[in-house]
Amino acid sequence: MQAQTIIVMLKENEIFDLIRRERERQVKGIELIASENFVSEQVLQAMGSVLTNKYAEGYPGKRYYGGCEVVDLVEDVARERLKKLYNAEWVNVQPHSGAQANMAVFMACLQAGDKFLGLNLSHGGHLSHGSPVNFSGLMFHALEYNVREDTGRVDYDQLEQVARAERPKLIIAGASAYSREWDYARIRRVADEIGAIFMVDMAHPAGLIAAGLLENPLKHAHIVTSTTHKTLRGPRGGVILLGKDFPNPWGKTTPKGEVKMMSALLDSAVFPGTQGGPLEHVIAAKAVAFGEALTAGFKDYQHQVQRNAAVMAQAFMDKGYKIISGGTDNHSMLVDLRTKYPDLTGKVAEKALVAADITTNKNMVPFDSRSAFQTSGLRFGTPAITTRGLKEDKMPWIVELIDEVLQNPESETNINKVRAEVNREMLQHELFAW
Ligand code: DSN
Repeated sequence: MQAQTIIVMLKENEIFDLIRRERERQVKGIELIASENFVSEQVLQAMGSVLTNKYAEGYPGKRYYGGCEVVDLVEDVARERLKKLYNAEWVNVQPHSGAQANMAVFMACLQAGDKFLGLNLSHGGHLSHGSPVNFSGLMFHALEYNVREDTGRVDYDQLEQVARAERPKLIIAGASAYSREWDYARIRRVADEIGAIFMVDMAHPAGLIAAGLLENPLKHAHIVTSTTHKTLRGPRGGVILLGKDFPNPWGKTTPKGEVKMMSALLDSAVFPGTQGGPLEHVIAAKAVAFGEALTAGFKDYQHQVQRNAAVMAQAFMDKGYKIISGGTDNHSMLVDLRTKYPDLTGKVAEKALVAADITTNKNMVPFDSRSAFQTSGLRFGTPAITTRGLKEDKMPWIVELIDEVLQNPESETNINKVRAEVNREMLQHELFAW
């Protein structure tokens, strides 16, 4: 059997060569994309296991296929560890991604055309929170709130105003490019006032929340969704959680007139509502990552992520860059390039940095004068470089290198010089150094 596996591996050169190339790219560069991270060997092993061979539509104990005894246990372990991590009452670990988790919540809580309220995408929100090109904006009536231009923080007054005027059925907190803590209690108050469901998408700060460094949204939200691969440092995937204060049963009735518990509605919305067979190999890897997240070492890691981000944001500001909201509470920051380099677009900046093996992404800043394809901003995050073992003493060095590139983004000589320095340092670090 083993010999057969080796023969198959030897035949497949093209893809394994590409995987080797990608590994090399990851090892030699500085990874600053705020939503990326490097997983442990055991998370990788679980993902690359024979569990990928198994069909398991349904849930543990209630499957549509035979032979699910083992994957039932795997999924149970994942669920129990996730509940423990966030003090949740109920969880679903099957969503293939954060967007799928969000889709299941829409399906469980809303009818097509219903109103909901989320953070404007160009102010840091997420595609699946109401973008007109996403299912959320196409099938439902999306309303939005912004951040304030003066503070760069969520405009809670505006959120309340829109909520009271429009009475959406669902209010979403959470973002892709927002570096501040949320006032979940305030949003819950207005949700209660208008009878809306309050959902938090904690995908970005999930790891910091698990470590107790940011507030646990389960204390305030009816429903919480997340990805598992950002600060949480697990495999690519999604999850849904319900907290202890959730009023069950929720008052939605089935066509047969039964009142269903929200947990049952969400389970059905994931499968069979929006997904087929779960990815049990990924669920196993999620379980491994949740186990890692329950350790003291994970807390230390998250402390370091947060410290690195604070030092990096300060280093940018010391060099004359504008950080939206003037700093960060979490792992990320949004740089408005216009203050220092008014003519430099995020698009050009991203390309020059990537050429120097510093990976980041262009991002719109709130009230941006440029389009989403050009942008005036760059988003940076510290989860991945922290997993590589970089501490706060390296953050000013990284900012210095970024500035060297951005001062002269067309100069190949300059970019080559920076790239050599990046490679020299990063080749000394493991991908997963914790
Ligand atoms: N919006 C992506 C990000 O934050 O990079 C995740 O969906």
